[in-house]
Amino acid sequence: MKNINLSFIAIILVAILVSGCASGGGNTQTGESASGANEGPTYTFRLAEAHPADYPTTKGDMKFAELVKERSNGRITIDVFPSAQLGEEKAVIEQVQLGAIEFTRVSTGPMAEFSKNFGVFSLPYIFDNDEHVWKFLLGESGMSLLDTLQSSGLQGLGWYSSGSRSFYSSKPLTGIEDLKGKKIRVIENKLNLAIMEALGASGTPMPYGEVYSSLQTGVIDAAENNYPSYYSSKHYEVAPHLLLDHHQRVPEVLLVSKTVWDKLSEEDQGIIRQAALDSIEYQREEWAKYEKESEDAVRAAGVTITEVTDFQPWKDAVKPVIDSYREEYREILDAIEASK
Ligand code: GTR
Repeated sequence: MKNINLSFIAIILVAILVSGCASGGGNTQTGESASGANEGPTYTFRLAEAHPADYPTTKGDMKFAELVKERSNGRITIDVFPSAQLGEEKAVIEQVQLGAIEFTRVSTGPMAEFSKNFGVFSLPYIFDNDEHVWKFLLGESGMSLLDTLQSSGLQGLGWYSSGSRSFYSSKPLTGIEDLKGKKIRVIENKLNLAIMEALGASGTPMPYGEVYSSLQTGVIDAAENNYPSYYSSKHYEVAPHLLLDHHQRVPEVLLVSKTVWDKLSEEDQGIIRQAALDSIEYQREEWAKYEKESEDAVRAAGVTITEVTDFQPWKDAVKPVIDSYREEYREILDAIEASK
C-alpha cells in the first residue's frame, strides 16, 4: 500500500491498535506536574530498526527513546527492535503507514517509492560532501520535507547520518568500466534502476537482509553501501573489492505513523518531536566514530580499496538520470544547491 488510500478495514484495525496502545484509558495520572508531562495516558510503542544494536542508527533510536521516556516522566515507552526483527525496510514502512508498527528508522532510499520528494536523495552527486548534506537537512527546506510525508500516512521526525554509498563486488573492481554488465543489488526504487542502467550495469532490487547470501551464491555480482553497513553486514567477506566512488548520499530518517501521531496530545507530540531532534547530534557523533572503525576493520581484513580521484566520468555517465529528473525535483535541487 503506497498511498494514503487506506481501506475501511485498515482504518478500523488501526483505531483498535492505537486505542490498545494507550493503557486502559483510565490510567491518566493526575496532578503531579503543573506542566502536564506526568499527565495523560501511558503508551508502549515499537520502533523498527534494520541494523544491529551497536550500529549508530540504532544508538540514535535508543537515545531518542530514552529522551522520550525521561521527558514524559516514564509515560511513553518506545521499545527499539534492532536487526530487522520486525521486517525488512519496505515492509516496515507499509506497517508504519497502517499504524501496526508505530515508529521506524529507515533510509530515505526506499522512501522514494512512498513519497515522491524523497526520491531526490537517490540522485547521484547532488551533494558535495557530508557537511553540505547536513546544511540542507537542518535548513528550512530539509526540515520541511519531514512534514510532506503526511500525505503518505507518515510523519518525519528527524534525520540521521549515513555517509556516502560506494560500489563493492565479489569480482575485481577498480574503475567505472568494471561495472559494465554487472548485476548490482540496489535499494528498491526506480531511480536506482536508472542509475545502474546509465552505468552500463543492471540493477537488482532486493531487501538488505538478502544481499550477503546473494553475493555469496553469485545471484548478484556487486552491491553498494557506506562503510558502516559494508562492515556490519559482513558484505566485505563475500565482496572484498571496494571502489570509493561516493555516488550517493542518502540520509536516514526517523518516522512515526501519522495515524498514531494524530492521536497524541500536542504536548506528547512536542516531547517526541524535540527528543528526535535532540538525538541527532549524538547519532552523528556515533556515526563518525563507527565510520572510522569500520573503515579500519575492512582495511585490516584485506579488502582491496580503490579511491576514485576523477569524478568527471562518473558525473558524465549519470547525467542523463539527473537530466530526466531535474524538472520533477527543480525546487528541492535548487534548495540543495543554495544550501552549500
Ligand atoms: C543502509 C541503511 C539501511 C538500508 C541499507 C540498504 O545504509 O542504513 O537502512 O537501507 O543501507 O542498502 O538496504
